[in-house]
Amino acid sequence: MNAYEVNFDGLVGPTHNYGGLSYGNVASQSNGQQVSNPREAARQGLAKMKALMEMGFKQGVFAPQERPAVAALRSLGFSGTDAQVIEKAAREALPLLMAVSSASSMWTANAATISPSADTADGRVHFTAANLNNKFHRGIEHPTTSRVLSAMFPDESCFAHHAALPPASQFGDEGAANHTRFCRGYGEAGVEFFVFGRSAFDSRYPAPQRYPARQTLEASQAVARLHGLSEDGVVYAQQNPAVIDQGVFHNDVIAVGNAGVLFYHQDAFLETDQVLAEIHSKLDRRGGRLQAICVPRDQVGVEDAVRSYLFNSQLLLRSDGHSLLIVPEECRQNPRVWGYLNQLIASDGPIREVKVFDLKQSMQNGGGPACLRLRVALKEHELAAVNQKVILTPELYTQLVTWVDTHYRDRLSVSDLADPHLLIECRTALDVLTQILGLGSVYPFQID
Ligand code: SUG
Repeated sequence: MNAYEVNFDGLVGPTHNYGGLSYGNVASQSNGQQVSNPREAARQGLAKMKALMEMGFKQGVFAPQERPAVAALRSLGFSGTDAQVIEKAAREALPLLMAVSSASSMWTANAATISPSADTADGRVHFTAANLNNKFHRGIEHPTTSRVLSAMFPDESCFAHHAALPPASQFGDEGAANHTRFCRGYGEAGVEFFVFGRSAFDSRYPAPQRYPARQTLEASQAVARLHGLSEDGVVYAQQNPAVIDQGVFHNDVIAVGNAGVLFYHQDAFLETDQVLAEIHSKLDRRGGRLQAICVPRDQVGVEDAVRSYLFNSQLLLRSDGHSLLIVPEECRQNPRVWGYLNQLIASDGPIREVKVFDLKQSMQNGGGPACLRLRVALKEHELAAVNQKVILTPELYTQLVTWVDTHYRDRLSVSDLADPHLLIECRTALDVLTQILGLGSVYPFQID
């Protein structure tokens, strides 16, 4: 039985900008107010998708959202025509306009948590949209995310969709960025590894002091319950609160895992030995073998990890059984990280190759290669049940590049967000994209 890991990358939306919106995300905070280039951002993302497709990996496309989200501004009391709503918000509440203009849905690792059918009680692939309720600009994503996911994975006999968890901080859920799956083969039962930043109801767990812990234990447990996962296929671990305070706002900024490999920083987790032993024994019972690669702090410090996004890499399983790491250009620029990577691939370990991509536009908002993709492990018949229009082909790639070049600006500053024409441009672009990707009525707007 064939099964695949398919990466669904977020197509960067037309309003990609630097709003400085994410407290605790060092790149977002330090690049706020810079001028962005949405066209280049989208092209950089598409270039990565194309490269993976050409390497023989299955690659999908995840559509962006309508921004600015005028409906969110209306829910906060702004009224009038769409143009008036935007103008008033720009005048009276610029931070709100900035928040509802973010193209943050591009980071699809935060769109949802996915459990493949081999792990779930009813034998379907389960999706829970992430509520992302730690940040207003991200908390408004999930209703559209749910509609887009249903349009991508429409067949109810194969796919089960769950709405986001209750919108309270106790159930803060950031999706697959804090979820890793180990397995022997993608079509076989695996071990799902949930990493949380704090417990909402149990004060015995430590918590960070400076920056927020976005994912709670209780949210992760709820997702595991909704998906019908069995206890022997789940491991929970607490992220080290000290690294959250150094800018590690998701687990995927300090660890990445896939199939039989876990690549992690020495300071990533609490109770690391215990956690690894549990993954080991549970995976062992499912016929797999864990190969854990620990990056020692004296070789790569947490600060280097955060700046270079070494762990926000994509760990891909090649057909020869070895792994490939997709890293951002910032890793090559950092001598300690680059030195470490060269040593890693020269060693006899499971990771044999590193490929570098320029994703600077996204990186400046704290989004690396791993943030930009949502992994879905699918069996052959499930892949056939996916809306085929969202699977990347050379033709779709060409069509999307043309679409980006037609509809995207090459410069966007905070003051440009006040321009009501930006909304019209975004709607026009999404209207065309709806046809290209066969998305039906996922966007509620009307083009006049
Ligand atoms: O939620 N940045 C995103 C980055 C998400 C990265 N995802 C993963 N690590 N999986 C965030 O902090 C910044 C937007 C701005 O400042 O304009 C932002 O939302």
